[in-house]
Amino acid sequence: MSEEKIKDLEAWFEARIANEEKIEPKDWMPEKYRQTHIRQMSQHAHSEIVGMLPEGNWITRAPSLRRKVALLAKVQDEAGHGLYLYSATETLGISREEMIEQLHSGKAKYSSIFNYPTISWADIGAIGWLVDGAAIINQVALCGTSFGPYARAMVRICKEESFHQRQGYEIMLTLARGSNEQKAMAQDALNRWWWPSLMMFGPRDEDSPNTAQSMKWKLKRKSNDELRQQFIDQTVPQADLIDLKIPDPDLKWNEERGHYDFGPIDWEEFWQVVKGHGPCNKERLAARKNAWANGEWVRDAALAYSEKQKSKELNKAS
Ligand code: BYC
Repeated sequence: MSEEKIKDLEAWFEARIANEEKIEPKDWMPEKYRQTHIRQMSQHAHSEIVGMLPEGNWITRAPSLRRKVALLAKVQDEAGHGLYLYSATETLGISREEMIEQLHSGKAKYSSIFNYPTISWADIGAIGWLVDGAAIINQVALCGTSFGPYARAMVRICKEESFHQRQGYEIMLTLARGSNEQKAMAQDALNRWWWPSLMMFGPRDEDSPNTAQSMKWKLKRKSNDELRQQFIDQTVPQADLIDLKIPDPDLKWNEERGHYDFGPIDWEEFWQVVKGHGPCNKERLAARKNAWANGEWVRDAALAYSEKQKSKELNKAS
């Protein structure tokens, strides 16, 4: 294609973005737009799938049948979210196998938050309340993203995430109203999950290499810092309501800004976790690689079955 033709296409594409039109898989798009979506959407899918592991750890130990049923349903939902997102990413021309390979080789990231351990039942409450709470704030913004399949997947995912957030908050509420030991367990979980939850939103805007372009393409509708602030403003009153203390001595309502001020985030810890040196990175990747290897016979059997069906259809037709 001539350079002039590409320039025309780019101008037409930018006009569609400015007009809030959704971009669909078969539409022309700049190669960088395609690649940046593959990067973010596949990492989002991996996060959903790896995110099943910390909570899966508590399914057999949930304290009641009711809690077990809710947790099972939640973890199944995460699998569904991963699958919608893998399918939506495949529409951009990458195969599921390539995405999985990128996860297993460490080329593709997944959310830093899932590299922390779940050591008590209260951690399941904290994940639902804080991690799903943070995920909703990020994903409500993504419902307005410019790529059609991603935006539509987000609408359904957000509905399910809001159930997840409530089940987590309700676990925390119950523990906070329970015995002294239960309340201490809830506070300890909040202490450990608060800062990693703030890190989920990604580096500060000034240290975020992808934000400027992603905002121009309306892949991102709000910046990392804007979403992080929104999460803090929304979550602090929820902690107050159940009488738990956010572990940040600098947290203070700022009348002038109309937002909470908060203390410094340990970005060194964040980058260590992102680079693979968090408490559970090795364990999480090993679990995913094992699951892939153990599932090989299922993939082979499904393929053999579909080939058999195809040849039956062909025989019928001839
Ligand atoms: N963890 O330029 P930036 C869930 C990377 S799961 C790891 O700001 P971007 C749930 C970033 O990828 C929901 N890496 O990037 C499931 C980039 O590296 P690359 C998960 C991070 O993309 C189970 C570099 O740092 N949600 O809800 O503009 C149970 C520079 O960052 C992180 C999503 O995936 C991180 N936290 O913005 C419970 C949302 N942050 O790729 C719950 C979709 C940054 O250039 N993703 N990095 O090598 C996004 O919204 C954006 O990708 C991010 C980062 C805001 C995360």
